Amino acid sequence: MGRVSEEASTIAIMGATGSGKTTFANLVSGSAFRTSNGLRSCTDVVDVTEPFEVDGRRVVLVDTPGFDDTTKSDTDILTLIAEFLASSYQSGHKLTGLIFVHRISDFRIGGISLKNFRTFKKLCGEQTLRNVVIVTNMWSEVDPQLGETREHELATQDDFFKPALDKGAKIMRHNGSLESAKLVIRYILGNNPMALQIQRELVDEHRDILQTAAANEMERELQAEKERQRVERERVRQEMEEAARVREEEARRQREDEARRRQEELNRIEADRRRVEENMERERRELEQRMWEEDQHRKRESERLQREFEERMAEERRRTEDQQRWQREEDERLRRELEWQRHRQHRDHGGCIVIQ
Ligand SMILES: Nc1nc2c(ncn2[C@@H]2O[C@H](COP(=O)(O)OP(=O)(O)O)[C@@H](O)[C@H]2O)c(=O)[nH]1
Ligand SMILES: [Mg+2]
Repeated sequence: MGRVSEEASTIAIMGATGSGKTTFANLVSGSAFRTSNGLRSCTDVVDVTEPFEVDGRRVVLVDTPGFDDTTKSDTDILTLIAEFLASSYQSGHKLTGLIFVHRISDFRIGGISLKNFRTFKKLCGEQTLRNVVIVTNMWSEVDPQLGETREHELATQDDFFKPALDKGAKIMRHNGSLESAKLVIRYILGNNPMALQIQRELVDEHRDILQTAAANEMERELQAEKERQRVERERVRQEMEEAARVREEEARRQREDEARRRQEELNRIEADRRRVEENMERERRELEQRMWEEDQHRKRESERLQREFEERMAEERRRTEDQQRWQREEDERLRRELEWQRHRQHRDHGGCIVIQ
């Protein structure tokens, strides 16, 4: 941590990690602090540039890490910045101004940058906001029309920079050139140096860092983030429960379908079995009926044959009896004829006839 020069105007640069704070400080001061690739933070200490001149005025810039540092907690970063600010204020130095850097190219207009800005605002305090310049950079990374729309939104919506602008903060574009960076510095050099709220809280009111408005804001953000995460977890849990319920419902429906299919199959098999049994029963009855009818037919036939036989026998008997009767009558007739012939012979010949 460097020391703030006695005679120089001091300007602090704040903003989200990767917003371009160090690049801005290097550009305008000729320093060579390490810049990041935008993903990992490089400034995890408060860096003070060597004094440099703008329009004959000596200036030092204070480069700070973002509150969203990738290697330190938000409270650690606040402590780092607060300690620097408290110690320079104790030595009698007030900041001439503060620069809050915001990338106009950010896909999401709010996000991390606004979270940083809310803490930044509490760190400054409302009265000091008039010494603040919000610098939008990375204009080359965005379509100019889209950039302007975003800038307008940022400047006019209560969720974004409007409340700070209403209290005297200024919004300026930085196109990456030294000239545009110097314009920002020049503008700030017109300010009256003022103590920040956090400096008054820590030094004048002897508050602990955790009791400062900035720390409270950070805590509020943390709780809000926790709440958002809790709500998100709850939403995910409910979605998972809902998905599980849908899966369970689907499985139950499949089980019911399967059970119904099996029951239908059983019913079909049972109906087939009944049909086969009925067919067999019918065939059995038909067979019995046919056998009975054939039996009856055989009986009738045999009775008929028996009758015919008996009739033929009776006929035969009758014929035999008729034959015998006729034979007897014939015999009788012959005997009588013979007797008659004998009698006639005897009468004619005087002989006697012996009838045997
Ligand atoms: N296109 C463009 N890139 C920039 C600008 N300022 C910074 N960068 C890039 O953004 C990245 C982060 O910059 P850095 O100064 O380390 O951000 P810091 O974390 O806020 O200090 C680096 O890759 C820089 O080269 C700018 O105005 N325009
Ligand atoms: Mg940096």
